[in-house]
Amino acid sequence: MRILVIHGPNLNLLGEREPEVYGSTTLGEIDERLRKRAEELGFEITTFQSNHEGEIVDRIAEARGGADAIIINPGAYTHTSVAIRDALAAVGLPTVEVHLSNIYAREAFRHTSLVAPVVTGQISGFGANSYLLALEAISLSGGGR
Ligand code: CA2
Repeated sequence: MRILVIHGPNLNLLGEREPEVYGSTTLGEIDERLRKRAEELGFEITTFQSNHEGEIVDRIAEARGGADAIIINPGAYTHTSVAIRDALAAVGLPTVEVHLSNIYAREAFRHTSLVAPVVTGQISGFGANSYLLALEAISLSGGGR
């Protein structure tokens, strides 16, 4: 099972700013925890971060044939990007949408996810563990929907 993990805009700042909202774990630490758990599960994992919508769209398109499932935190693009939603719908891979914070407990503009209707499921509000829970969800469902 090959898993592609995509981190959206500003997530490279994790652990450095706003720890009260997003926690003190860095993106490097999250990727390391994912790598370790993926190894235990016998999964191959590739991680990717970009602040650019088009780069994220390109990476999703490249996943066709190169990955069996996607874990994505689209960051602020969650609430704005029809392009990322369309790319996920087009690639058609089992996908888990992840958020560190509970987007429904925050400002109203974060309550709408444009990608939620085209993903397999969403995990929101468990900090860095949201990513690990996404990996467990893929494992428990055998990679399928
Ligand atoms: O809770 C999440 O994971 C979000 O996807 C994070 C996004 C936010 O726009 C979404 O509404 C919810 C923001 C990511 C920015 O991350 C930062 C980390 C440290 C310092 C500043 C920003």
